[in-house]
Amino acid sequence: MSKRALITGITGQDGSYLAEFLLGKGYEVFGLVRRTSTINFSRIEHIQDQVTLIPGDMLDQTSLQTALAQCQPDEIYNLAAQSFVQTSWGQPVFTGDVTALGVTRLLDAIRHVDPTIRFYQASSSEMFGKVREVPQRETTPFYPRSPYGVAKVYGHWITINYRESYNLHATSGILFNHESPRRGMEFVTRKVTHTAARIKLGMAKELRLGNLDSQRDWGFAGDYVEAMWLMLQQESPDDYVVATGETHRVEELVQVAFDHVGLDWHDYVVQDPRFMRPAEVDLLVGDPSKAGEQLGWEPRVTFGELVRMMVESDLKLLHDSNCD
Ligand code: NAP
Ligand code: G4F
Repeated sequence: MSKRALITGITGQDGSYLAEFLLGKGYEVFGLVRRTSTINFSRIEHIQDQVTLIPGDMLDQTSLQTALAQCQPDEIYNLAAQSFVQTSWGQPVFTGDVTALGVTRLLDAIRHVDPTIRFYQASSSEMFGKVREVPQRETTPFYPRSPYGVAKVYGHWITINYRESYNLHATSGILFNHESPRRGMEFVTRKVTHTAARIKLGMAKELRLGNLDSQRDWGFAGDYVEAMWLMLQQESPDDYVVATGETHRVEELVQVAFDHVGLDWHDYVVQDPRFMRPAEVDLLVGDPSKAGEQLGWEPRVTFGELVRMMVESDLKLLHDSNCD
């Protein structure tokens, strides 16, 4: 009998890659989707006939319990969140409700419907914030710098609390930034690659950015969903850092993207205070050695390959939409 997995956040970047990955492993895949006035399934439309979508919302306990009872999963991957850091200052209460309390709602639904379900929580390197140690590992203390980061710390600890209180197989994956051609346009990598492609095609004249000095450990989302799955295949639940171990400045990202289209970024990039944050996370770089040793996981796509892959994809997307 094939295993059954429920993915919350299946319409997001990671949800779409994870759904593909699990289908490839022979899973029966269910996805929780919230009601919106306009359907937003573009990232999963190519696999929509292979997955079962279940209505539900992380803000609504009843819908989560009904969803679990309906699909009876062996594994749940909780990827749903208000995931954009900048928005979390403008909507701090909403961010806490979805990204923090949503985790409790789901864990409690598991406890009542079937405590043998294995649970993955999408924790974040944003929890390290003003970093206490370089590189950051599973034991590094947290110092979140945004309402989003604070909400993720709550999600991480409630996962551990339910593991210890109710003996759930509940795991927290502390993932560093991971990107792809399916990344939302508001995140810096996609904003840069998409705008560089638009400038190259004569569709834009400038790229307005905030802080060019911050450093991130950027990997490829397609690599990172495999680590999520590996975590739930372990006999015991645990916490793992997933990262490349390399860090790059935003300016370097800009340079690689513009180099790839044969342009000098200095001619196009404008710094705009609107994109600066009330509190910044200056440097993130993870130590993925535990994931390497215990899960056998390692990243495949390098930083340069990732940025070029995203620029190429955006060039093609813009070209194809121009031809329509
Ligand atoms: P994403 O593209 O923003 O996707 C977020 C998903 O959550 C979407 O499917 C969204 O649905 C869903 N969602 C939001 N609010 C919901 C609600 N109230 N009820 C049900 N679903 C809701 O995020 P991502 O990059 O794939 O990241 C996946 C998870 O990993 C998130 O929890 C994120 O915080 C975490 N994470 C991401 C990274 C990274 O670098 N990507 C790193 C560490 C951790 P709609 O389509 O309806 O909006
Ligand atoms: O791409 P970002 O918005 O990602 P951020 O804030 O690191 O968060 C992402 O990664 C986290 C994991 O560490 C996830 F948990 C979270 O859900 C999300 O996926 O910003 C990256 C950096 C920041 O330092 C930001 O200040 O880029 C800087 N930046 C400079 N100009 C900009 C811009 N970021 C955005 N989004 N837009 C700009 O114009």
